[in-house]
Amino acid sequence: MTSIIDHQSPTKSSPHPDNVKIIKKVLNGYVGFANLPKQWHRKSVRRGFNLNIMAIGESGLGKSTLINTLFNKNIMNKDGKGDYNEFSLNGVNEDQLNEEENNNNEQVDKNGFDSNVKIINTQAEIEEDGVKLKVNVITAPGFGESINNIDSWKPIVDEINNRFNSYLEAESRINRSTIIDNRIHAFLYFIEPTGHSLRSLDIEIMKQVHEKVNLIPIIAKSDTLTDEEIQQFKSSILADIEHQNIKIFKPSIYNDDEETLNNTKNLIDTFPFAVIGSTKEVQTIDGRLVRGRKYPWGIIEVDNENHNDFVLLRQLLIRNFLEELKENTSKNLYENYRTEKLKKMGIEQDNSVFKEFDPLARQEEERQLHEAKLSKMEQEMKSVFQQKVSEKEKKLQRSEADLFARHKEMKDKLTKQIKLLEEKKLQLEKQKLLPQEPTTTTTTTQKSRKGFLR
Ligand SMILES: Nc1nc2c(ncn2[C@@H]2O[C@H](COP(=O)(O)OP(=O)(O)OP(=O)(O)O)[C@@H](O)[C@H]2O)c(=O)[nH]1
Ligand SMILES: [Mg+2]
Repeated sequence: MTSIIDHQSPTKSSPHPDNVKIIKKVLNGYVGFANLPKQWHRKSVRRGFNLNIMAIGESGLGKSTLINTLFNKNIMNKDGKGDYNEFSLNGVNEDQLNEEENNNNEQVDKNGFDSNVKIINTQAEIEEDGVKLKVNVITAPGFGESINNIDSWKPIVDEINNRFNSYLEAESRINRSTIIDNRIHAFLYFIEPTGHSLRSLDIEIMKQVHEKVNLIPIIAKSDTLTDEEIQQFKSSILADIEHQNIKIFKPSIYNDDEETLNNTKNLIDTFPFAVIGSTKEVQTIDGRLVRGRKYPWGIIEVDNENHNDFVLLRQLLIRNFLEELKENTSKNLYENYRTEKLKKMGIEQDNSVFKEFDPLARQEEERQLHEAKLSKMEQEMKSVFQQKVSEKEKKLQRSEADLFARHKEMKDKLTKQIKLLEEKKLQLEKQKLLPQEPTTTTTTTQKSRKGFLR
C-alpha cells in the first residue's frame, strides 16, 4: 500500500495539526517514487562513503588490532602505521605536513612545547558488496608515554581543530563542490582495563575533546577483567564521566520499530563498551572457526555478544549509526566550533541583513513606518487647527474691541446731544418764564404778516 497526500479529494479526510488534510490512498498504477531510495542508494554507492575515526589511547592497548578487527582487514600495521596510503595530515595541508613530518618526527607547537605525540593518518579503502568505504584512522603514537603527560592532549586537540579549520576554509572558497570531509567523525578513547576508575589523563583528554568530537570511550582488552570487574569498572567510569560533565556520543532514539528501539536502548545501556580485538581465527571446542583469542582455559570470541561488546561497538560505528555520527559532527560539533571561531575573529552575524528576507520582520517594520506617518500627520493637523482657532479668536477679540469703541463713541455723542438739548430746553423754559414785551411781539406779527402778504 502506498500513501499519498491528496489536497483535492474531500473523501476519507482526517484533521491534521496544520489544517492539512492527509488522505491515505492506494495508487492504481505505478508512479515511480517508490524508486527514490534505490536512486539514493545508487548515488551513494557511486560516490562511496567515508569515515574518519580517531583512535586514542596509550601504547599497547590494542588500538591497531581493534581497528583491523572492525574492518576485518589489516589496515594498521604493528607499528601503528597503515598498510598503504599512510600519511600524516597533521591538520590542513597533506603535502606540507608530510614534509614537516619528514623534517622532524616530533611536533613542536606554537608555544614552543615539545611533544612526543605524533599524529598519523592511515587511509584505507574497503569494499563490501560493491559499496566502497574510505576509512581514515587517525592515531597519536606517543600519547601518554611521557613522564610528564601534562598537555599531551594538545597535539590531538590541535589536529581536531585543524581539520575543522581546513573544512571552514574550503567552505569559504568560491568552488565548494569538491570539499573533502576530513573532520573527525568518531573519537574512540581506549581506557586501560585497570578495573579501578578513570585516571587524570583519561579525564583531561576527554574533557578537552568532548565538545569537538563524538566521544566513544571503550574499555580496551576487556578479556583481562572478569565479568563482575567489568560491570563495576563500567559503573565507576560512567560516574566519573557524569561527575566531570563529559559528553559522550549517544545515538538518538526515534519512533522506530520495536526491534530497532530495543537495540538502540541496549547499546546505550551497555556504555562504555568493553571490547576485545583479534583478527585471528581460532577453533572452538565445538569445532567452529571464529575470530577470537585463545587462552589455556578457553576461547574468547570477538563476534559473540555474550563474550564482549565488540558487536555493539561495530553497530554503533558502522552498521547502524555511521551516518548519525557524521551528521552530528557536521550539524552540531562543527557548527559550534565554526560559530565560536567566527565570533573570536570578531565576525558577528548582522541580523539586520536578513530582515529583508523575513516577511514578519518586514511587515512589522512597515507597520511601524505607517504608524509613525499617521502620528506625524495627526500632529500637523492638530497644529494647523490650533493656529486657525487662535487666529479666529484674535479676530473676534479685535472686532469686539472695535464694537466696544464704536459703542462708546456713539454713547458719548448721544450724551453730548442730550446735554445740548437739555441746555436748550432749560433756556427755553427760562425764556418762557420771563414777562412778554408787547412791542416786540406786534412788530414781529406785523413783520410776518408783511411777509405773508408778499
Ligand atoms: N588480551 C588482549 N590483548 C590484545 C587485545 N587486542 C590486542 N592485544 C594485544 O596487545 C598487543 C598490542 O596491540 P596493538 O593493537 O598493537 O596495540 P596498539 O594500541 O595499537 O599499540 P601502539 O600502536 O603501540 O599504540 C598485541 O600483542 C596484541 O595482540 C585484546 O583485546 N586483548
Ligand atoms: Mg597501534
